[in-house]
Amino acid sequence: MGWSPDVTEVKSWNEWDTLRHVIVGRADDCHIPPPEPALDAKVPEDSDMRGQWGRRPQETIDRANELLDGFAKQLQDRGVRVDRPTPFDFSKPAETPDWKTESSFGCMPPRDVLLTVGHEILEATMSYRCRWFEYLCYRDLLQQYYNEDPKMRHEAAPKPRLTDADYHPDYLSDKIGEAKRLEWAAAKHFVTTEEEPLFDAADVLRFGRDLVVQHGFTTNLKGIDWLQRHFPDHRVHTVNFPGDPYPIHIDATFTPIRPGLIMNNPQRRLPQDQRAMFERNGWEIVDAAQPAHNAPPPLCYSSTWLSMNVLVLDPKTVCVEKSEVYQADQLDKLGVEVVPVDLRDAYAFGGGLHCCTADVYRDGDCEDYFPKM
Ligand code: DAV
Repeated sequence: MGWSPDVTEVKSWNEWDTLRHVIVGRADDCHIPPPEPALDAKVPEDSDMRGQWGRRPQETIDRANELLDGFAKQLQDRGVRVDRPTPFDFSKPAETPDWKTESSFGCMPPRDVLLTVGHEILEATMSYRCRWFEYLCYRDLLQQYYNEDPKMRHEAAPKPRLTDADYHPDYLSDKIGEAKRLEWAAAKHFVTTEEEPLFDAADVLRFGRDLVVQHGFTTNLKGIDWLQRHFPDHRVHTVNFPGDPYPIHIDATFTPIRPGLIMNNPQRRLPQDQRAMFERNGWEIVDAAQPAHNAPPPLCYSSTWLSMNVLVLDPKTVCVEKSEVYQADQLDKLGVEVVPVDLRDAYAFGGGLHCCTADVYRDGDCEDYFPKM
């Protein structure tokens, strides 16, 4: 049976099969959260965000929402079903018996929180205190899918304690310096400890029966082991990318476009020993094109490499941010139809085209793209 817009079904096994149903985030009420260990480690040392927090200016929220609504409409016009999250009051303090922080973050990047694997949508543990309750923004939708699709599995990973034991104290400084950060990243010394399983969904890429997971600031080895135990029929592969001084989320670093083709950030190359499984199975890893910008937009956590944070609509059609002309040109030369999407003024709210979406349904089944292990 093919997909029908009138029947809700959750299913997505990879990053490239034809997209039919997706969640697109919202910028409503988005906050710059107060300092906390894991977040501080990610905010670049020279960032304009250091030392300030609170609700983002309304005109920037309105502009980001205009772009996100436009992206949603563009997808709908192509026949994709689009759902949107329900924000809660992010200005309220987030508090558990272990800690309290003065605000939450927002719900622009559903990709960070929701991991769709086959018929399952899994809520990630997250690793920032300000994002502990973010899953609530998606509960209306997940409950609806659960009610409408008898095969849907709604799962949540164990909520982490996120006490100070989860964070390495030597990262609690804004004067570490890039050289030291790169040395630590290469040695896989990240801000999070191995106290308990931690992962963000955006550290995971889905390749059919293989999951590729980035070990970095937001995902630790216990989190990756948890994913392997949770998905026993999958092979889970741990990767890391030396060269990134602030390693969170794999989706501005390693971007599969179609079976056999991956773009890799040339400043964050996959180490040689980790390339073997791709090479043995005929996958080509190409350097991504340079970003079109020298700096991220104001008050943005992410690097300029959101240029490669693209959304694949099908193996021949990819959404690329409108101003990222070098990335568009590269994909065009690789034989892909590029759909330009205006989103740059929303980057500061949580990322690019891949970040601000989460798959609900793609065509295709669970295939083995790496038969030679
Ligand atoms: O390059 O700053 C951004 C990833 C967002 N999900 C970067 C990583």
